[in-house]
Amino acid sequence: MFSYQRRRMREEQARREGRLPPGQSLTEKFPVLHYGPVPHYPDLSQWDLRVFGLVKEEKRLSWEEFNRLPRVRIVADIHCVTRWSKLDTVWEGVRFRDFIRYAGVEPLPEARFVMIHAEYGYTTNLPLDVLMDDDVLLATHYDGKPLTPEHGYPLRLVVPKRYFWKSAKWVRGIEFMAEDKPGFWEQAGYHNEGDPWKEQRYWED
Ligand SMILES: Nc1nc2c(c(=O)[nH]1)N[C@H]1C(S)=C(S)[C@@H](COP(=O)(O)O)O[C@H]1N2
Ligand SMILES: [Mo]
Repeated sequence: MFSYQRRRMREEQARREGRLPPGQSLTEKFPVLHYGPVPHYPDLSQWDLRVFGLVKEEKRLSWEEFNRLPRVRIVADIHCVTRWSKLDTVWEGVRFRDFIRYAGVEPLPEARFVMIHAEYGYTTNLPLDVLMDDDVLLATHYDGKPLTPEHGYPLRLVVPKRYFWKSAKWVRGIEFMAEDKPGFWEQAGYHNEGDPWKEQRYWED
């Protein structure tokens, strides 16, 4: 069978099983999408992850400290607003909620929203309760291997229940906030919530 026929068959099956959100088609590739350049880290001694805003105590974790946190592996379907979906993607890293717990991050009671900060000023906003879900990961590995530079090495967010622009690559900061605030694509007209099952693509929808 040709690979395009196999893709079509899998797409039909995914649709029947209710795994393809409206307006999405299946890809077997792993497209690379982002705004701006790809950062490179010849060595991670300069890398840190900053936790700030409405927390009891601000923190900076080194790469070594981050890698001492408890790790999990998740299998998830991902959906990009540009209309591709990819099923059964395998990620490893630290659950966001385990990160909070084991890195000793104490959000203040009024902290209900989070801004994720990535390299070169990319940001994306999410409600704290969405990030505390089981399947939300600060991922270091894809498909058993460290992330490639284009896919977010050394650390990216993975939020499978939202369109993939919320899954920031090259994460460097986590800011806790009382009020919601639009991130990079959200300011540019993308939907604030971005639930693929509700087809929340753009605000004007
Ligand atoms: N730092 C950063 N993260 C980003 C982006 C970006 O421009 N910068 N683009 C987002 C978008 S729009 C998508 S669809 C996904 C793509 O992830 P991938 O390249 O691993 O498929 O990354 C998201 N994360
Ligand atoms: Mo995207």
